[in-house]
Amino acid sequence: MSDRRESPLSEADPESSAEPRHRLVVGLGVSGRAIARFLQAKGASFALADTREAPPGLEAIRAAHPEVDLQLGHLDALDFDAFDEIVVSPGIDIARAGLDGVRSRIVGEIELFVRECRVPIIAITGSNAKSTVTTLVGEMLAEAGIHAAVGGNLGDAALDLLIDHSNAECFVLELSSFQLETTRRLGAYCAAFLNLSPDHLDRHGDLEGYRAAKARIFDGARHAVVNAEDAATRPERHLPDVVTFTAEPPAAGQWGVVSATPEAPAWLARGEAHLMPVSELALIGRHHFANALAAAAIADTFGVPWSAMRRVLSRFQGLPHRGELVVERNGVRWINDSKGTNVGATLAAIEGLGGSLVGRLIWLGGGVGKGADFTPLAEPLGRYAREAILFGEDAERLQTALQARVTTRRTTTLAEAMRRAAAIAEPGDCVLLSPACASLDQFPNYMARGEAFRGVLARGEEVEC
Ligand code: UMA
Ligand code: ADP
Repeated sequence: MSDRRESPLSEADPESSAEPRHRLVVGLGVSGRAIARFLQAKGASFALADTREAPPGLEAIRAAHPEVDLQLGHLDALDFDAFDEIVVSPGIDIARAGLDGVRSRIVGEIELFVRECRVPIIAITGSNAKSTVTTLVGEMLAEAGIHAAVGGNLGDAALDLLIDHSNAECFVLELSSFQLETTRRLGAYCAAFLNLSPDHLDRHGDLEGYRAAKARIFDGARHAVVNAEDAATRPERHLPDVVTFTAEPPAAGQWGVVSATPEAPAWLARGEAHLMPVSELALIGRHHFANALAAAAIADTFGVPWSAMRRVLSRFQGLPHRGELVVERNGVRWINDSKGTNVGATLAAIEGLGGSLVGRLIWLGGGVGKGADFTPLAEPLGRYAREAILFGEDAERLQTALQARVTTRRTTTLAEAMRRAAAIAEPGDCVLLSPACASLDQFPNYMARGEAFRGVLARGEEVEC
């Protein structure tokens, strides 16, 4: 671990060091506000724009940058020739926002972060489990006494972290495909690509475009951590060190899961070394075995001792809305996995919980399906579910995809779905909210949907008729 403090910038593209004279910052959300704050702190010259006429938080940004030009609405009104660099927020679809013509001058927040950062970056991407693994890695580093600042696509924006944690020894960043597509060369100390399943195809065109955006995480990386069971996560180009994890028995050097016989208790392992029985993990569900192993593989590249990792894995119960056990009532467990917003996530949650079920699963799903193919859910639901209760915009599409394999029931709202679940649940059953859909038809976001689920249970409304 002698090299861990080396700057990722040591291998940076020399062109990236030429400081632009005037920039345009597009997007005034969390990321755009962090970009503006950062540029202001550097004394850089910039203008602001947002494609919306009234973006949320407008007054606060005007107050923070009273002297800065601010353009709202269509970007065509801007003279792009006035800007050497255009810094876009991740939510902006470059083509749809009319920015195609200026692509060569576009960068994102993470590119600015990389140019400025002087300590190692641990970067984590994937379709699912990013936030869980990122948080685990941050906890593991902290447990080992390393001052790590954690954020990016979760929590604080990367540039806010850079300003607020100037004495950090390392940054642990969750990165989305949107953030990676506007990063020229990340140069991470350790880059992890956890898994790939369809999501955000409206932005990336197809699965290959989405994968390619995520694979940018490996550009200039020293260590890579990838999923041995998902070939799409492998770097295409040679990297000095590629470590793999699997939920199967591991090969030499690999992180995996072993058990002497199918009935014997399973252990997390590295190669031949048995590390910890999975029963000691505080996270619920087999899908978290891979998450625990991925986090351990990443923390190991940074020299974190296994003893520190084990303490974290024994106490970390997970983030809210991700497989969270809300209550066990009358022998029925109610699990909030509102963050299961795509088919891949929900498949993992169903498979992860299914194997440990005493009774049957009662699945609550629906919302905005983002055009996804729901048929992969039919087989595991057929195996584990008593009933699939479907609500929201895409309930009918879900029913069509599932009804040949599992009993389905449609309701209008989540609360109604929960009442139906309470009516049919038997002791030993597990009611799982993992909707495989975005929440935006009926809730402001997945957190509000999870809070609604918790609220109904807290008030005991699920049993009211
Ligand atoms: N928008 C416009 N016009 C603009 C700017 C934004 O219409 O000029 C819209 C976007 O289409 C989008 C919304 O406003 O619907 C928010 O976009 P944004 O880029 O302003 O978002 P931020 O508030 O800056 O938050 C972004 C990430 N959001 C997205 O990528 C959509 C946040 O991840 C991230 O935490 C934050 O930067 C700090 O890094 C959220 C997210 O949903 C959690 N990420 C997606 C995911 O995890 O699947 C990728
Ligand atoms: P992300 O930040 O990538 O959205 P989270 O850690 O917030 O990831 O988890 C989101 C959802 O992904 C969880 O609610 C769960 O449904 C699903 N999930 C958790 N672990 C895995 C895994 N190993 N593979 C696929 N899906 C998973």
